[in-house]
Amino acid sequence: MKIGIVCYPTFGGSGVVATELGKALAKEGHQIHFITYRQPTRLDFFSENLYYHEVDIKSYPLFEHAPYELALASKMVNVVKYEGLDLLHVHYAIPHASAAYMAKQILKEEGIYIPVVTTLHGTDITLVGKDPSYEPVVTFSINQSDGVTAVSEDLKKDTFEHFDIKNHIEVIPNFIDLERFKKQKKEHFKLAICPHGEKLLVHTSNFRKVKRVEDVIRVFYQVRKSIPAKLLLVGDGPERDKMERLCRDLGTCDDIRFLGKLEAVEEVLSVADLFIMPSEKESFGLAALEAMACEVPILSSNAGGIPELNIDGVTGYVCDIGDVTTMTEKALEILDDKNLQRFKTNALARAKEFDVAKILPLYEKFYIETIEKFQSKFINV
Ligand code: GMT
Repeated sequence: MKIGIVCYPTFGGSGVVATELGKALAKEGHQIHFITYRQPTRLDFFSENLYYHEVDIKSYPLFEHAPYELALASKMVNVVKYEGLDLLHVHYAIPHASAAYMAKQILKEEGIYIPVVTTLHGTDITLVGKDPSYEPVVTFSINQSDGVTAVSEDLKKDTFEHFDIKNHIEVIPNFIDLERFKKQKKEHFKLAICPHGEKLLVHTSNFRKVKRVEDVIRVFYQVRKSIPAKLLLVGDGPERDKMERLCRDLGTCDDIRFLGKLEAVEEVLSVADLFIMPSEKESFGLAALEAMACEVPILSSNAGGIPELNIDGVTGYVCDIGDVTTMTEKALEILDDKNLQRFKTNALARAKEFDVAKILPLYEKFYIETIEKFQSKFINV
């Protein structure tokens, strides 16, 4: 198949999933055309089946905000037309699904019919999408998509609850490349960070409010009162300054390191004993899956789709959002030497269920079904 993939090319989970999906499809022999405003972060190599089309966002003194959606729709029109695409797959509803709708209508005028698959990733529904300033367009463009997928049962439920959706939503979870995300031998690294055999706790996120990084630091602060431990914080974002201040106020600076945005996160995960994800909202929790693939147990909140991934008492523990006291107790239970190895083994076993080799065929099947349904609609009209 010739597939156009539209996504945010930044560090966000939706962009990572879209890019990894495109790479995996290309390996299977599909021709993949990425349409984004910048080269996606994980697309920095050559492959005969991968193409990249940059959206040119032209500005003009009259525009306070350059009309990205129009530039994107125009680029989609050209790529579909000149590359002869079979399907457009847009990741994150805003504004990709509505831009795809516009491109589809323009192409229809020229006698070109292109089906659109929209994948809902999370905040496009739970946070931004349901805001009244976007809701009508999000509802319309989901209903106008020829196929819709969501990354968890919980996100599907949320979408039906908050929007008037007439379409079927197929759940296709996030996936993991177990070749890249696996425990590597990095003992020297562990020794440098934890010279006295301290337990190593890790959190990675974009440091937005919904990630509740403050809970990570407060849990760590309590854990450290009972056992020697260190904390690595990977990523960056709006909450970082506040979190650095909190570390200073709690007097924990010596045991916490902010690593910033790190591409090779699997190296850090390889030496971690516990991954903390206390999010307020989380449709799936790709960062937790990456940790599990590196044999790291998860201490998480029960937000969104996380409990579909992190099995309470098996791969880690699932606690109420903001319940730092219970989180601390559970962290200590996981980190106890008589339990830790069991949790690590279970985390890896669970991660294997989300192997890209298992999830990729679900997307391929969904594409074929969507194209067939789309074609029969036109034949029957
Ligand atoms: O987590 C983020 O803030 C980034 C966000 C995105 O859209 O880029 O991630 C969302 O999509 C990921 C991939 O499907 C999911 O694994 C994350 O759980 C989801 N984040 C939220 O729902 C907050």
